[in-house]
Amino acid sequence: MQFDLLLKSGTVVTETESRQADVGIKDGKIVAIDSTLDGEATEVIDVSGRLVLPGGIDSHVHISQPSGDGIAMADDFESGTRSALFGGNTTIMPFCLQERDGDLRSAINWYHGLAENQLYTDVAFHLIVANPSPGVLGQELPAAIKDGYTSIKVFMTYENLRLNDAELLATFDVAREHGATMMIHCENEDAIRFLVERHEANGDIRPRAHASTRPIPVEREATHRALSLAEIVDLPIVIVHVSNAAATEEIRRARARGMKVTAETCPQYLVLTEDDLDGMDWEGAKFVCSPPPRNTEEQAACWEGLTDGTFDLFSSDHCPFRYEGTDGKMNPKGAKNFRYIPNGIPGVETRLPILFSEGVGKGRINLQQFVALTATNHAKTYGLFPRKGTIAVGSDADIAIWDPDLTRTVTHDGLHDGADYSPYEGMTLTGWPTTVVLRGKVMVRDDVLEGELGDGQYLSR
Ligand code: DUC
Ligand code: ZN
Ligand code: ZN
Repeated sequence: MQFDLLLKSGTVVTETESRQADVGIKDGKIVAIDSTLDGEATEVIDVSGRLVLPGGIDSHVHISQPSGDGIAMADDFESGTRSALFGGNTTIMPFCLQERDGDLRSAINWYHGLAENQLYTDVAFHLIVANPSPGVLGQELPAAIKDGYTSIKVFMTYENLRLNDAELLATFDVAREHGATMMIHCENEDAIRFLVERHEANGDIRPRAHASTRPIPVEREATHRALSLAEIVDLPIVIVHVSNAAATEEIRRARARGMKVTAETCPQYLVLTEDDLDGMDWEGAKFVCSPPPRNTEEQAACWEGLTDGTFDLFSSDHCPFRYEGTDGKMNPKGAKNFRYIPNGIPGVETRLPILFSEGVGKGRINLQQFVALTATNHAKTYGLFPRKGTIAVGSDADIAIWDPDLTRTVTHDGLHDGADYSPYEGMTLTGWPTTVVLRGKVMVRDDVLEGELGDGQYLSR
């Protein structure tokens, strides 16, 4: 056979096996995998000594999301997908946000406009429903689900986003009826509000207070409530960005009752702690995200959840704001009071190297788990499998070539996002993707960008 691209002599890894094999690619698809492929090829890359992994799928990424009050996200689709690509990803899934006073369809159209010809990776969109009005639940949402926007996030926190229990139930019911996947941000807004007011009254307004006003019971209670409400309407759900043992335990218990629950955790809950929010000169703002990082015991619990299969998904929750400047973390109000620091941290480029180095490199998970947690399970959860998320004949040729022995120290200068810092600055990690192939096209070769803006595509589901 004539291949467009032949990857020779690598170790090909899927969620079920690792084996020495050649991978033949034609017309953007994987067309052959065998111990030796001898066909002609337009281009041959010798990948001996390298790992040939499915391109990462990061199913939890925020790009250009309206953030209110003069605040702007640090990444648009160009910088966000470029950063994702260098981090070994070939698909990301950002959120298309309905604003409280807006409708869903115009949010979808606006977001498509932002992404058009601005992609270095493929993307699919989740929706965020912020106002489940009768019109949204009765017409707009069913129509959007029918059009392939089949995953929807809802929030139990943030004044302008949160849904109350009645709204959660009504939205869950529509998701169940129309076969959509529901993702839930579990934190109790009323409890947070109570704690914020108490902290402010005590003059406790530094970034560290962000963590103290969102303690573990705030997340545990909301996780339990979300699971219970989903159980009442018989809806399988995804609990996103789980940060601690108690919330993880709620998920295990729900599964033991027979519920179908998918669970996600993120790098910040493995390698950051609330002490990071204590930095001098307000530097702690660089680590403000929700739920907040916890402590080393909770980190260990999240690792255990990854090891024992409680967590299906490992995502970045990339939600980048610049530290300096008036539209990011140090906006005029945020520089004086933690409650105005925008919530979220960058991480789409460091997600995979962190899990590889700290997880595979330190023997906590194996390569099969790594692939499942970072690619295959995302594709399966969100309706992209087997087109995406695996290395198999017939799948898109989305492949990251990894050097498992390459050691680098994270510096923001070496990353490709639009923020001005990395929360992981100074971490030394072993194992990095060096070449990334998107639908058969070499996009990054030996750390150099070869792909062009617009090579990425919107994935309808
Ligand atoms: N939730 C997220 O999922 N991302 C960033 C901020 C938030 O609260
Ligand atoms: Zn969230
Ligand atoms: Zn998020």
